Amino acid sequence: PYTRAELVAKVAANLSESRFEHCLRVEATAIQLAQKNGADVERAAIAGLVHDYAKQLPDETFIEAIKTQGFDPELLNYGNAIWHGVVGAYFIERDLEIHDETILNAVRRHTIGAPEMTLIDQILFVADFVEPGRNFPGAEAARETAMADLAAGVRYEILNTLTFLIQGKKQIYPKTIDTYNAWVPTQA
Ligand code: DGI
Ligand code: FE
Ligand code: FE
Ligand code: FE
Repeated sequence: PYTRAELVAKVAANLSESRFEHCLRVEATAIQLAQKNGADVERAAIAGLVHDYAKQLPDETFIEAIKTQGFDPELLNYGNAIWHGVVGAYFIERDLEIHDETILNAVRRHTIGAPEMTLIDQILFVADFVEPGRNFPGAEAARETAMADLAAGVRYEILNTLTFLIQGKKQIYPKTIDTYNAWVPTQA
């Protein structure tokens, strides 16, 4: 496998400086959350470092991959926001030679979540939302919630994200709604 330094170089080469720095902060936040929650720190760190690797690939590259690599054609109705995680994992496996399904699944789920999320899935989902560069309204409350209780952080995030998407009249990817239904009302 590539060393951390090699992964850093590959991620940096594919992203703007600010997006790359976000990835470093997500890596650091994922390490903290993994330590707090007894998760695999190495896997959490790698997932954090690479999670947005595909974020700045052109739409055409995603469309080609969706059409030729067996992805759900429904994905074609969405855009980069959904593709960079769900389809981005394909490019991470191909280019960064990461074959660990625990890491790849966390990347696939990092934007939309899932009804069932592993500890690493939850850590990446939450670390992406609360890394110290995030300053949206409610970021500090999200941080405090997530640091006290990881699952509460997941619930806080999915509720906030859906509220924000609906307020902005954005289309909701059906799996984002599945995540909401599974996490928000049933687990107090
Ligand atoms: O890649 P990042 O900006 O670090 O963060 P992210 O991958 O968590 O989210 C990217 C964006 O995706 C964020 O603005 C919220 C948006 N998003 C999440 N679920 C959906 C969605 N956008 C649409 N249109 N539909 C969704 O279901
Ligand atoms: Fe992302
Ligand atoms: Fe996120
Ligand atoms: Fe991110």
